Amino acid sequence: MLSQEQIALYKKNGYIGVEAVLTDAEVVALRRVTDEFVEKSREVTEHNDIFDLEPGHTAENPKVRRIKSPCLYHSVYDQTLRHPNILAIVSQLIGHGIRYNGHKLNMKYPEFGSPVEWHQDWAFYPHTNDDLLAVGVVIDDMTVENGALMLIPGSHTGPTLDHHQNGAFVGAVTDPDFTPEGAVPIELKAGGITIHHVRALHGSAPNTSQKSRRLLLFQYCAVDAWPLKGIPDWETFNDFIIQGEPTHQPRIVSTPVRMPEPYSEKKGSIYEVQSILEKRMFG
Ligand SMILES: O=C(O)CCC(=O)C(=O)O
Repeated sequence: MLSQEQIALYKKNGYIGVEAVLTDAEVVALRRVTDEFVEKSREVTEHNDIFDLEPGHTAENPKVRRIKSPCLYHSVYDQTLRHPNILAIVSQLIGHGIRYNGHKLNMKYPEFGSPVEWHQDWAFYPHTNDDLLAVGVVIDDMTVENGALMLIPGSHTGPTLDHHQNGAFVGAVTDPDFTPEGAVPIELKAGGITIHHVRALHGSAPNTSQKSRRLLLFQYCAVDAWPLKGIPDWETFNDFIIQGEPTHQPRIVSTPVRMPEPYSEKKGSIYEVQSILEKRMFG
């Protein structure tokens, strides 16, 4: 559970790092399963439903940038999505009723792991209220050198910045006046978690170290936050509830919204969507 000070910090800054949420054994299991996925990726030559690949991926030298929707493919990931320690913490921040709307495992290999350009998750999936957050489960010790997640404190209470280029959504901040001033890395030991608010500006640099950086990300929403892009159907929507009851009364709160439409011709993972960005902050 978070202390009152930690909750206040999250509310003020829009993010927090929490140490030792998972046991060492749980981290070892996540590493083992992730290594098995990387082994399987040797059979793959192009992005598919499971793997997003780094440029230069080969069977001899597999380079996976992301495992997409990992909880669909292994119970160890799914159990982590529903981990009681994580849910207890998330409940303190967005209430008891929790739905998830996405999960992914981002990997940065030693020396080249791809950056993620500055963005706000809110630009991808605006909802009727902003009680949404992402939890990052730290699988390898996360440091500045291996591409720690970086946040801009307080940005979750500011505007939603433009993520469009030439009229199309490109999944990264394109506002010409934007500079990541005051950005702070979250450095954490494996087994800790990062938490960031859905409107917080964040990104991460390439991995310049000899150590890998793997971060398992879960997106959690208050049950009464409904996506502005609509729901698939009642049953499917509610299948994503982890705790609490479905509601047909979305809570509506005024927030700065920009819809991610029209989408650019580049679809797929955030790396693919951001690949056509003309001005990159991380090179
Ligand atoms: O892996 C990272 O450092 C950033 C992850 C992120 O923001 C995303 O995938 O949307």
